[in-house]
Amino acid sequence: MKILVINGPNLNMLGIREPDIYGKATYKDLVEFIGSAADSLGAEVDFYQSNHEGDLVDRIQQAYGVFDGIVINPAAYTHTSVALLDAVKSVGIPTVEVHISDVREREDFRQVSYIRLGCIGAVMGKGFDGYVEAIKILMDYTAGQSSKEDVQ
Ligand code: CA2
Repeated sequence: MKILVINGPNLNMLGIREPDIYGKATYKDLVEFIGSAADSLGAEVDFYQSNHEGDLVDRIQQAYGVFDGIVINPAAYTHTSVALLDAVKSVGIPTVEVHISDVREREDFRQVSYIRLGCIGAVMGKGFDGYVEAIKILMDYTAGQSSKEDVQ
């Protein structure tokens, strides 16, 4: 299974500020952590990070026909971007939304997620482990879909 892990704006700054919310580990640490967990699970992962909404839309579109699943932390664009929602809907690739922090316990403006409407699941407040949980959700979902196809 090929999974694209996408991170949105400012997540390249992980470990540099706000360690109380996002931890002390860096974006590079995050990539290494997910990469080694994915290896153990038998999933192939690729990574993309951008601070630009249009670039994130482009990357989602390019995933069409190439990746079987998307794990996305859209960061601030979670709460503002209909374009990212439309992008995941347009490619139809099973997608799981991830947040490092527990957005449910934070400001009112973080209670809205547009992309969630196009996702098969959402994981929040579990730190870096949330990305691994998202990969497992995608693997279980895909296994369930193919067993459905077997009986048809
Ligand atoms: O909890 C998450 O993963 C978020 O997606 C992170 C976003 C925030 O806008 C969402 O509401 C929740 C912010 C990412 C900013 O990352 C930083 C990294 C280092 C220092 C400061 C911010």
